Amino acid sequence: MFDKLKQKLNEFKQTIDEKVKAVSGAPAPSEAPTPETEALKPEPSQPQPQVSAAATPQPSPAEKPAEAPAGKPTEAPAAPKPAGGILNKAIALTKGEVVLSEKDLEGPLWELEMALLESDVALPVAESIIKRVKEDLTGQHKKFLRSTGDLAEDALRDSIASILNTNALDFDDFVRKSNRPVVITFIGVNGAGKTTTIAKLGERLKEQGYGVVIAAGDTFRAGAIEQLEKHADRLGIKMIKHAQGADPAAVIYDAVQFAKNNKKDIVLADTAGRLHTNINLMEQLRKINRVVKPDLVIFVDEAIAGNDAVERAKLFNDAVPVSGTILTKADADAKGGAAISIAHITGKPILFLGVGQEYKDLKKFETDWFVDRLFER
Ligand SMILES: Nc1nc2c(ncn2[C@@H]2O[C@H](COP(=O)(O)OP(=O)(O)OP(=O)(O)O)[C@@H](O)[C@H]2O)c(=O)[nH]1
Ligand SMILES: [Mg+2]
Repeated sequence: MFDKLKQKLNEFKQTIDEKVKAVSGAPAPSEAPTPETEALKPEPSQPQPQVSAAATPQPSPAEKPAEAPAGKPTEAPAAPKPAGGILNKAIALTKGEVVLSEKDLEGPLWELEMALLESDVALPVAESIIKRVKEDLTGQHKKFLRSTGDLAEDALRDSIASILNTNALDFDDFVRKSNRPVVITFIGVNGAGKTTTIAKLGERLKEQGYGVVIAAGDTFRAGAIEQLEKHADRLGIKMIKHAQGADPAAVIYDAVQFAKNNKKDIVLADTAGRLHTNINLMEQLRKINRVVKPDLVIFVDEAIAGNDAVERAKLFNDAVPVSGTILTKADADAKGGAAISIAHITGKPILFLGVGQEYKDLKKFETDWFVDRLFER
């Protein structure tokens, strides 16, 4: 799963490791000789540094602890300012550290941006990841003791995790704490996996002991009501339906009333697949929102749809603000970028991944798990 993005991120780690070797003129960290032997080696194209060849140079002014006033305990020195220029590089090298400048990172970051774009990460999202990684890696004294590739990994992990953790929402917590009934609508394009996902979630919630009602809100597609009914029967879950062609808002409203009258906990409402560009059908979603005021609106799309899914997420979210996304078909060859991009574009979390066609094939999305998958060896 997510192999493409995983491969690209690991390539970036290696590139950064090689860059560090090039900048420092040192062999790989594991085989590095004592820093002193390599220290102060000027880069060929650069002017000679204004330092003596002493093995233990004085700290630069930026690194000198401020003089403590008498009577006051000495405070820890301020964190070193981002260093630039050959002098700082040279000093850092004597301490077994290396300083990467923006220029050093230009090439690797360009390659990373291309790699992210190829892995279905949308352009503004790739740019925001690059910006953060650059801030994390430039001008810092990085210890040779630790592989620089690992430092690059940390920077990437932080940047991806911060996007995925935006407005984090724990679905189970939300359901536990909300007023009854909790009304959840599922929206998305045709064939994305809405109906299947409702069945999977229905089973999950039923197993957790909740009373679940399903609303057959896809009154448009021939066979849609019967498809959902089969799932409901198999799972032993009550389904509320009207005839094909009926107003979906009325069906879902009836399901909510049924839940209220019968002390059910949760209403899962199906809707017809629709193109995000179809103004009338998007207006119908707004009507459903006005009539039933759902607690959660979940956008469902395919993890394999990549940038198309990102564009759709944006337009669905513009029409009816979504609370979170479920990405289906992650068991197929999903590149992984769509999850990051959709979270960024909607500003809302990924809640679950569909990982197969069985009821059990629903995985709660956890940022740490996802990021670990991207970097596992
Ligand atoms: N491999 C895989 N297939 C899935 C997954 N989720 C759904 N599917 C399949 O995708 C197809 C479409 O799923 P539906 O649930 O009918 O999709 P939908 O969004 O309700 O479609 P419409 O009602 O036509 O808009 C079905 O064949 C499902 O079995 C998943 O996580 N993995
Ligand atoms: Mg459906």
